[in-house]
Amino acid sequence: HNHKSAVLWFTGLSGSGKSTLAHAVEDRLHKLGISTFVLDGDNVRHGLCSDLGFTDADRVENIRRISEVAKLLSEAGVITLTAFISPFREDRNAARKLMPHGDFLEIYCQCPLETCEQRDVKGLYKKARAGEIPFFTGIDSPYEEPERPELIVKTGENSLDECVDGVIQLMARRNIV
Ligand code: GGZ
Repeated sequence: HNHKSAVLWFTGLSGSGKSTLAHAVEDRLHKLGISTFVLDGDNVRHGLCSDLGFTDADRVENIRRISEVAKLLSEAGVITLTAFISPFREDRNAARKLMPHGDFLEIYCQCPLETCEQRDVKGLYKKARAGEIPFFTGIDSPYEEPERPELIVKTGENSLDECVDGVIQLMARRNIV
């Protein structure tokens, strides 16, 4: 199966479904015989970025390192999916500029803060509201919405399957799959 290299950059609030969606897209791509890698908090924040926390400066450095790794993986021919809040527009744009033109697809997992907070899968919003987690995105740390993402997926309204379809259709339009 022929495919171009690509970085699928998922961005959105904590609990907006970035990692779930990235892994579901990965499953679909595997069925097409495409090799992929998902970078997310589970495999990056415990290792490569274990020295970093959640101050603005640490998030900037987190995203910088992830961007460079995504570039290397995609140069190796692996479709790379990243699932980080990546709250700052400037950092996402810097990641975009690292990749060859057209290879970077910014996918905004748009989900209202209220929905993320109601779900509170890991109980982090409750802790943040109680003042136990400082600088929590959406509570006391900013999230800058993408201005021109390649795709917006409404993860609070649509099913996971519908969201995956949207991403695969985008990749098809771009002749990646
Ligand atoms: C936001 C935090 C924080 C703070 C811990 N703010 O739902 P999760 O748990 O799995 O996703 C969040 C994850 C965010 O890490 P990222 O590397 O994606 O952030 S960034 O792109 O901004 O560098 C959450 C958990 O880490 N978490 N503390 N203060 N999320």
